[in-house]
Amino acid sequence: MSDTITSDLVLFWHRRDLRLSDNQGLYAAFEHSQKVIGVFCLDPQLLNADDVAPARVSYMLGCLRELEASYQALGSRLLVLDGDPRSTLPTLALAIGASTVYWNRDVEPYARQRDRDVAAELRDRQIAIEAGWDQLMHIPGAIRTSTVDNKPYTVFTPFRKNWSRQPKNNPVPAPVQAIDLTPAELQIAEQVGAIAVPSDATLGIEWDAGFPIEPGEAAAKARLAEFEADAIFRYDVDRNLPCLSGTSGLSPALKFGAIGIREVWQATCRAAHTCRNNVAASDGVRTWQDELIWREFYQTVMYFFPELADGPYREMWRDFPWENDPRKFQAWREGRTGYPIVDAAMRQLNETGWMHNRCRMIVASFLTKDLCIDWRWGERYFMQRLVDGDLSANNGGWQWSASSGMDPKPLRIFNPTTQGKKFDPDAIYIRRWLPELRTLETKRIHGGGLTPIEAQSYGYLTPIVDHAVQQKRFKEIYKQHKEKYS
Ligand code: FAD
Ligand code: FO1
Repeated sequence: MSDTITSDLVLFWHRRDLRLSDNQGLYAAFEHSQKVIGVFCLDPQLLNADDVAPARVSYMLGCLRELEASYQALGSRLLVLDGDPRSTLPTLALAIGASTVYWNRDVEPYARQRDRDVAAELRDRQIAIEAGWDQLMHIPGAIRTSTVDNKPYTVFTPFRKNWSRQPKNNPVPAPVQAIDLTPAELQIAEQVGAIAVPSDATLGIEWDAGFPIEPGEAAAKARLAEFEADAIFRYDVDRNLPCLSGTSGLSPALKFGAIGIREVWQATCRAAHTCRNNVAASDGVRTWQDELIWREFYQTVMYFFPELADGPYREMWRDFPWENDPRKFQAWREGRTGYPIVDAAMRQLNETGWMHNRCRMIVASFLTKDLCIDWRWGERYFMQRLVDGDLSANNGGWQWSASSGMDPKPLRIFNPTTQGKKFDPDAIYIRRWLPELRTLETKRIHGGGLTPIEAQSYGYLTPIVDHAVQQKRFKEIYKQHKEKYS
């Protein structure tokens, strides 16, 4: 802590950094003053968006409840404002006499505009602003192509190489104590609308958590510790098998900042050190580190190319003749395509709010290439369901699968039957999510389609399309469309 700590009333505005430890902005706020009060704004533009998922809001509220208790344990508090932060936050800051509002910046286009608007309102009221970076190991702009042209990267591999060379920050500690509002200040805060964290029911959220991680900082840390001790060493193999819990399950915590990225990175470095003489285990750790770098890549490109949020990166995909059959889309959403691996994955998503990464790639390829449906329909549906739904990662994943993004491979088509056989060889995952197939032999499950009579007897379906036919068709449509651009 610095020697110049004041007793100014300082607000720390939480958004997707719902924790006390390894929080760079919060640490800076406590360097300024011991009287730091947390604020969260229930933002109607985010909560009423048509792509919001009950699972995600429920997870977020769970994190906020824990954060509220953590602030109280410090001797301070978390205030919740219900309404547009452009008006509610400056009103509160002025009313209670805050000198400064701190926050951590975000890469999303909506966040950037919101933050500019809030900053302007605060400046009008002579309130200082301190906004820095926290959610990435390396801030957007730190990783650039070369000193000569100094551009942001659009391809992962060179980004990764450069990113890996940069020195890394350590986590910053959590504050240990704080000074609360006076009773008079609290009364004013309540008069301008400050409330406690609402229950799920108050916000009209009904979600019976199907996702295995509890919300909050403590659960995220416990999950990281568990993963670091064991599964990380087998990750490069196990991550492809959806029937295992071979991945960290940390995506909602990383989306909402229930855990800090420096703390996560440090865990990977410890794990790398532990297994330094074991080649296979080192591959596991390195592969997991790569996934964290994908996260940084997608957020960094979202920052520099915000147009990614609006549609395809590659020009030829902007007027691609998608067929967009609503009945096929409905069958995909409900897990009723007749392709067991696709249907199992969609049912996992619908029931738990989470889907295994291998399956995300399979269902995305199936929607775009087999059903010829615009990837943005799938992107939106994922956001409406996913507990970890994140604009940058989701958009990156969908553009990668649709072949419309920055990925250099021109066309990527997965065969859903081959994928099922390869990554769920014993059909354990398929049977878990498609109970109607529990008694069907594995080789029949992977056989590429049941006859209508067999399907009916199992209460399952015949495939809604024939992959071989659709693949050929899609390639033809693609070829013809591409010619327009050559
Ligand atoms: P782990 O395998 O343990 O990985 C660790 C962390 O790295 C993840 O928690 C996540 O933060 C990050 N990560 C892993 N893979 C990726 C990736 N490909 N891109 C970016 N970050 C990654 N991830 C999201 O967090 N939110 C999304 O909305 C999202 N949508 C996706 C949509 C599609 C079509 C695809 C193909 C992938 C998507 N992903 C998304 C990436 C990936 O599927 C999830 O991050 C992962 O399945 C989460 O499980 P985990 O935490 O166990 O991951
Ligand atoms: N952040 C907020 O500050 N207030 C909210 O009400 C809020 C709701 C929300 C719902 C779903 C979701 O995925 C994220 C949500 N967030 C919310 C976090 C959001 O990701 C950040 O505020 C971003 O900075 C917005 O671009």
